[in-house]
Amino acid sequence: MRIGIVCYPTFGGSGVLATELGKALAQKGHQVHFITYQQPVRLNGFIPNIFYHEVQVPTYPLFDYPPYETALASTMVDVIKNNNLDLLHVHYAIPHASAAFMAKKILEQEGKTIPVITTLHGTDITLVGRDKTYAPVVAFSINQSDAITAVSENLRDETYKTFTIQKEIQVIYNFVDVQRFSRKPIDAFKKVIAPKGERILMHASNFRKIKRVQDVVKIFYEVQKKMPAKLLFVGDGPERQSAEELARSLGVHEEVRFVGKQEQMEDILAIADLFLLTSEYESFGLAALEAMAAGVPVISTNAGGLNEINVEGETGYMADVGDILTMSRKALDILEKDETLNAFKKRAAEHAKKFDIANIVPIYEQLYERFL
Ligand code: GMT
Repeated sequence: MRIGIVCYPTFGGSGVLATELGKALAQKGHQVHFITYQQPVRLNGFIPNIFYHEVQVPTYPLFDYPPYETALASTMVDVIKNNNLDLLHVHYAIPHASAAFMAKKILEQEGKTIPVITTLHGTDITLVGRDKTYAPVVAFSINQSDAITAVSENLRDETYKTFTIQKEIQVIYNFVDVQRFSRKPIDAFKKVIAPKGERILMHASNFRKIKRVQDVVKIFYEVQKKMPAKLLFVGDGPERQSAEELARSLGVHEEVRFVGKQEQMEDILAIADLFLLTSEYESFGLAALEAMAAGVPVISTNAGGLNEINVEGETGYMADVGDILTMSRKALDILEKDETLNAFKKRAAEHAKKFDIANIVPIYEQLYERFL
């Protein structure tokens, strides 16, 4: 098949998922065309079946806001025509679904039918999408898609609650390449982070408000009172500074390390003992799944679709949003004894296999085949 993929190229979960999907499809022999405004972060190295088309947005003094959606739709038309694509798969509804609708209509006039599949990822529905300045266009363009998928049952239900959707929304979970994430820890790296063999707690995200990264610091503060521990923050974003300030004011900044945006998550996760995800909402929580695949148990909130991946008492524990005491108590329960920690690690890695790339990518392929 010749497949067009549209996504955000940045470190967000939807872009990561879309890029990993494209890479997996290319490995299976499909021709994959990425259409984005920048090289997607996980699209590194040369892969013969992958093509990359950059969306250029020309500026003009009149434009206070350069019309990205128009440029995107035009690029879609161009790429679909010149490469005779079979279908277009857009990730994150805003503005990808409406640009795809526009491209589809333009091509229809020229006698070319292009099926559009829209995958909803989370905040495109639950936060930004429901904002009334976007909602009518989001609802319309989702309904105009030939197929709609959501990354969890929670997100599917939220979408039906938020908009009047006339079509079936198929749930296709996030996935992870379990083999890639089953790495042995690099001892030298572990020694740099935890020279005295301290437990390593980790959080990875885009540090947006919704992630509540201050709660991560607060949980760590409680944990390190009881046992030697280090906290590793991966990623960057608007709330990073306030997390750093909180660590400083609680006097734990020496134990907290910010390593910024990282591509080799598998190497970093390999040294972690516990992953913290304190989000106010998470449609699925791809970062938690990657942690589990690396054999790292998860302490998370029970918001959104997190209970669809984190199994209480098996792969980790969950608590209400903001319930620092429960989350820190549960973190200590896992971390205190080697025996308990190892059992949690084993079960987390085992559970991640349910979401292995080999199980989920064929579901997308079956969906595509319906339109050929
Ligand atoms: O919040 C993020 O990390 C970015 C966001 C995105 O769309 O780029 O992630 C969402 O999509 C991921 C992949 O499907 C999900 O695993 C995340 O749970 C979801 N984030 C939220 O719902 C807040």
